Order: sequence, then structure tokens, then C-alpha cells
Amino acid sequence: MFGAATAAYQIEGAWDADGKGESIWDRLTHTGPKIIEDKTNGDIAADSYRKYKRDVEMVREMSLDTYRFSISWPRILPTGMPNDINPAGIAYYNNLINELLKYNITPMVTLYHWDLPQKLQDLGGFANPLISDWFADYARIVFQTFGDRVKHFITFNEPPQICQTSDMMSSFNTSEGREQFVNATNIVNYLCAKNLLVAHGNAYRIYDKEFRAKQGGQCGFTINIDWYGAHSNSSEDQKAAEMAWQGDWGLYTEPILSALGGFPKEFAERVAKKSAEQGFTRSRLPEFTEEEKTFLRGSADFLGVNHYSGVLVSATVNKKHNHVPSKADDVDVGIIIPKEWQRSADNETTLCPNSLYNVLYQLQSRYNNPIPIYITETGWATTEESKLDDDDRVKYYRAQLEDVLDALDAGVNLKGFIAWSLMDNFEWIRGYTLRFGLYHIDFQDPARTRTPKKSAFVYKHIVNNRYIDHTYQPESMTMTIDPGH
Ligand code: GBH
Repeated sequence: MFGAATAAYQIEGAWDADGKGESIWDRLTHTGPKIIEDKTNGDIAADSYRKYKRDVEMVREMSLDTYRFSISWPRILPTGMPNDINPAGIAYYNNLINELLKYNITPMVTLYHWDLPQKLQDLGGFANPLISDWFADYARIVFQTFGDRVKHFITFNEPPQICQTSDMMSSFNTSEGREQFVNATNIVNYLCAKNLLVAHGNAYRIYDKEFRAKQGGQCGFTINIDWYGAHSNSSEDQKAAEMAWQGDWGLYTEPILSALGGFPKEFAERVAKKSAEQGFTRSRLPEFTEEEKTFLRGSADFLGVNHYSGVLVSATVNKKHNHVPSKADDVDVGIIIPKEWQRSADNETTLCPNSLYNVLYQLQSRYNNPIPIYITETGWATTEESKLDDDDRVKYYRAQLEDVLDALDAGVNLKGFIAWSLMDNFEWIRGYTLRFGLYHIDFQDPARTRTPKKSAFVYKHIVNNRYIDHTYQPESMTMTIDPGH
């Protein structure tokens, strides 16, 4: 399956239309605009709340099989709670789903792509263990309402980014500042990880017990998995790379995919030891009961991988002086990004050779050719300057797809490739300064006209021909819909 992805807050706009509740991103951008690079917000964004038919048309223009989008929790449950359902919100997603199905496009639905109802944040958000019940209630309504037509559900997009207080897109980055969550004990990261995993498990078990037999779909989760390569062959650097992934995405893959269950073993031992030395009576990384381990083990029908880049990891080079205690201090490694790796416009993400292949191969080996994998996002940032001539994005996608072919040759159980993003959108704390779209949007234009970039034509050519032609150039920049789409 080939597709393209978006997320509700980044494209929909209509932030308070027709009964929608406030999300943490509405609150953050409205009360702390200085946190956003260009002081913008998603109030209108790509206006997809009104232009969803054009969005579907773009998916058809590129001959794609699937469209991955997210549901805004406060659009359908304004307070976050199930006693108050917003019919206009339900209608919007019904219309979008029906429009996709009309053209045989498979909807892939993310339940949580970062826009938590503000009212739940007021109760502590992901720091409150009750989030697992609130999410379960929300998930049941989503399955009940849309599951007759949606067969691919993703519970969470990128748990590490939600929980990591060091990350500017984290749910703990409020306009009042992160300090209220990052107190001296610095345990919220790991507390959030456990709460979120239980929330995921609840949703998965609800799907399994109450809906699967009737609806016949699948429920998975999506993690950002970038490549952590060892800087050298030394056993110290190998160990450092191991700690880097265990302390990042491993916190979420191990409890669900490993035979042992629970948080990654070596990392958990390290945090327990450090916690004891630091005077805690129990590890800052919470433990799972045997019952919880069993509950989470195998709680996914597929694994969604968001992949952007990779880094090299060292036990000695580039080490920072980290706050103690903190997750960075627990992981305790140095990161090296070779100068020769091309940097994207975000000045952080690089074109790291074979990172996608390495990640897919690592997952396959670690988890013994696990459940099916979908690449649920991969993308390259440009600025407004390059407009439709996004040659670097073209180069990036060709490289990723070469890796996909290699991964398939190596026997990786890969089912789909989904590009980030269908169109330019509100790039979280970078506002509209970074562009990830296959389609360009002029955000000064009230009509939010969508125009295909070069990468859209190249992607379409690959999808239609099932072949990566590295010399292909579009003859004209006019898009049409091919027969059958
Ligand atoms: C994805 O995250 C998101 O799922 C998607 O919504 C987003 O639009 C896309 O990336 C492009 O960024 O210095 O605090 O700005 C990918 C993981 C983690 C990559 C945060 C960029 C920036 C850190 N992202 N990182 S910050």
C-alpha cells in the first residue's frame, strides 16, 4: 500500500467551529505564541475542515491506495469525556471517510496525534494514570462510530514525542512552561510512558473483544524510529547505541513486541540502579506487574514506523552535561552527525545513508520477524523558498524507497509506505516555516490553494510503475487523475 499522511491539528483549522472543544495546541498557540517560531497557529491551517474533498482528490491524483489522517479528540468529545458527543465532529469524519471509500482509498485513522482535550490536561493529562480510562472511552466511541468502514486504527502517534519533556512538541510543553511538569524529581517522562502504554493496551483490548469479530479490522500503534548506529565497533559504543534506542523507542516496542514483556531490560536495570544511588525508594522507571505485562504483550496487529533520519552514538564523544536525574542522564551517550550527511531545512534531520533499511532490519531481527510493519510517515523538510521545485525531497523519497526494496529483499514483513505529508501544514513549534508537503499551500491565500510539487509527480510515477526511475522528470506540472482512481 502506498499513501500519504496528515494530522488533525496540522491541517484542519476550524479550531472552535461547530462545537469543537479546546485542545492543548489551541491553548499553547493562543496563550504562548512566542513558543512557535513564526508566532502562528493552527486556527485555519490548511482549512481541511472545509477542503477535505480537495484533499481526497489529491490522494486520487497521485494514485495512492491509502490516506492516513488523525481524529481530533476534542472535535468529537469537546470535554474529552464520553458524556458529551459533538455531532458536527462526527459528521466531519464520516464525510471524509465516505469520500475516501467512494474512490476505493483505504482510510488509516490515528486516534491521537497530539491534540489532547485541554480539559484533560487540566487534570494532569498523561501524568495522570486515569488517562488510560479516558482514552479507552474515547477509543470505544471511535471504533463504534467509524469501525464499520475503517479497518486500520492507530492508537498513538509517536509516544516518545508525547512523553519526552525534552521535546518541544511534548504534551508537557504548555504555555506556562514545562517546569510545572519537569520538577526536581523528573519522573514524568517514564510515568507518562507507562500511562500511555496502558491506555494503548486498553484500546487494543477493547477493539479485540468488542469490535474485531464484527468489523474485521486491525489496531496498531505508531512510533518514531530513527536509526541509532554505533560510532565505532568498540563494545562501549555498541552498548551506547543499545542504550540510546532502549531509552527512546524501545520503551514502547519492548512491552508490546518482546517475548519478555515490560520495559527494555538493560535500560530498566540502569535506571533502577541510578535511582537507588540518587536516593529514590523505587526506580523512576515504573515497573509493570505480571498482569500488566501479559496485557500489553502482543497488543498490536501491526507496527507503524515513522522514520526520518539517523545518528551515530558514542560512549565518549560529544557527551553533554545533563541534568541529574533526567532521561538524558540515564541514557548518557554522545550523538554524532557526520558533516557529509545532507541536512534538511530543519537543520537537524539529515539524509542518513540506509537508515530506513537499518531500522527495518533491526526490528525484524530483534522481534523475530514480528507483526506486519507499515511505514506510517517519512518525509523531508524544505522552506517556502523552493516552492514547487523540491528536488531534495525527490532525492530523499527515492533513497527511502530504495531502502524499502532492500528491506523487502531481506524478508522484512513490510505492508505499506506512507509519505509525510500530503500537503504543507502547521509544523508544530516551527509553525509554517518548514514545509513537508507533496502539495504546496500558500498560507497567505485565503483559498489555501493546493498545488502539486515535483515530488508529487515523482511519487505518482513510482506508485504507478512500481519502479524507481532515478531519471524521471515530470513533463509538465499539470496533474490529472488516472483511470481507476
Ligand atoms: C513527526 O515527528 C510528526 O509525527 C509530524 O506530526 C510532524 O509534522 C513530522 O514529524 C515532521 O516534523 O527541536 O523540538 O523541534 C517526527 C519526529 C520529533 C522530528 C521532533 C522533529 C523536532 C524537535 N520529530 N523533532 S524540536
